[in-house]
Amino acid sequence: MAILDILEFPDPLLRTVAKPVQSVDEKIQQLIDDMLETMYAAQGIGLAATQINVHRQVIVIDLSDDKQSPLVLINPSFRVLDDEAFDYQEGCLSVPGFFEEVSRPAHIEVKALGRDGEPFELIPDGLLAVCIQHEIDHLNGKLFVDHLSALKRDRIKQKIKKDRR
Ligand code: GNR
Ligand code: NI
Repeated sequence: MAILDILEFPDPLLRTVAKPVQSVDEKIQQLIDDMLETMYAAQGIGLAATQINVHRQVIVIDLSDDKQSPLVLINPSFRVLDDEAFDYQEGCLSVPGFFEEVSRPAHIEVKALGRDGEPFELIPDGLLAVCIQHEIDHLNGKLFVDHLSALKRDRIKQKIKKDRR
């Protein structure tokens, strides 16, 4: 296994749109294992392959306290089930140190393939629904800061650039 580097905003590579996985083979399972190790090491609750500069539709999530309950989503899609919104203070390993409230659909139905390549469906709510939408955004080259005003987003960009100097 390996801990991989995580791209940080405003790296343009984070804007790459991920391609679907064609077959869930040993190479993809190795990628999943590396992503889980990277996510746990960074103390994140989710990670999209985009963040480690691999542009395939692979997501790992673990919301559990003991970090023993990984959820793997390959080629995920979702549909919104009703018009209720859920607001949550989001953070991102690719935007370290910044937390801002984002409003997203509260209830969604998710379809994906698991680590074994088998399709499954899930109707998450609360933080899991937030996290899945946050990670699918990454696969589409989107970040949570894109849900904020341009003013807030530019302030974050300037602070990050200043801190790196
Ligand atoms: O670790 C993470 N925490 C988090 C908190 C609120 C909403 C979304 C997240 S996901 C984030 C890890 C990450 O950047 N995944 O892409
Ligand atoms: Ni993120």
